Amino acid sequence: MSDEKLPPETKLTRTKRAWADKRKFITGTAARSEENRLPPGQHVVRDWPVLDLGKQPDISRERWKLKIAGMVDRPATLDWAAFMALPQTQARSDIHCVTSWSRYDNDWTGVATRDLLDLVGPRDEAGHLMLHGYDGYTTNVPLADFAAPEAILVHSWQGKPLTREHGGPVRLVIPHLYFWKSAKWIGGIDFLGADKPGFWEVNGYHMRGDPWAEERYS
Ligand SMILES: Nc1nc2c(c(=O)[nH]1)N[C@H]1C(S)=C(S)[C@@H](COP(=O)(O)O)O[C@H]1N2
Ligand SMILES: [Mo]
Repeated sequence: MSDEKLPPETKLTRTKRAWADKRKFITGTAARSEENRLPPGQHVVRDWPVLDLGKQPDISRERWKLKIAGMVDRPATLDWAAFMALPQTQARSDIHCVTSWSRYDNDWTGVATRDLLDLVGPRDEAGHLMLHGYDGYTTNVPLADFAAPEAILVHSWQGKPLTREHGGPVRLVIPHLYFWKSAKWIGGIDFLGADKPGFWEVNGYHMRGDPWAEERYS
């Protein structure tokens, strides 16, 4: 028998439906969605700022090497030729810097971190990584974040070789974390049994750095 009735319209149901229509209490900045790709507290820039410790090492492709060490089954040192012989991946992602600028739609070419992980075989004890730049910079990341499908060791941006100021010949890009985790002029990756802080992390910055959770500071 279809004698069903909707609950009677009351002041409460009207008010709450109006709240839902207005999205009252929703800031619109906290959650990622198709309509919102800007993490809380960020603003969009068009140019790509340069941020580093004031030292931009001049590393030619001929001289560049990436040493992968620590808790892996097959430690490796890759030169340019060995790096370029790995599967090449293209990916588009946004940059979110903890100083509050974000830059959308960067087109990267390089080696997906997953392909690098297949090469070296992380051991079960390896839960974190320390990334080393040729400028002496370090930053730590959880292995799970480094292994994300969108994380990539890049040599090109918008189809052109990555410039020295932005970390060429090769830098890391982990787009779902604040950009300080994306080491420029990358020369070393150490797989660690226990997390430890890198350069900015010693200076009050977060051990993980998820921009959607506003993990800016420790
Ligand atoms: N080797 C190295 N990598 C680094 C840094 C650095 O000083 N040295 N700075 C980090 C910070 S704080 C940011 S915001 C980004 C800046 O990258 P960009 O200069 O290409 O914008 O690189 C990160 N990676
Ligand atoms: Mo930064």
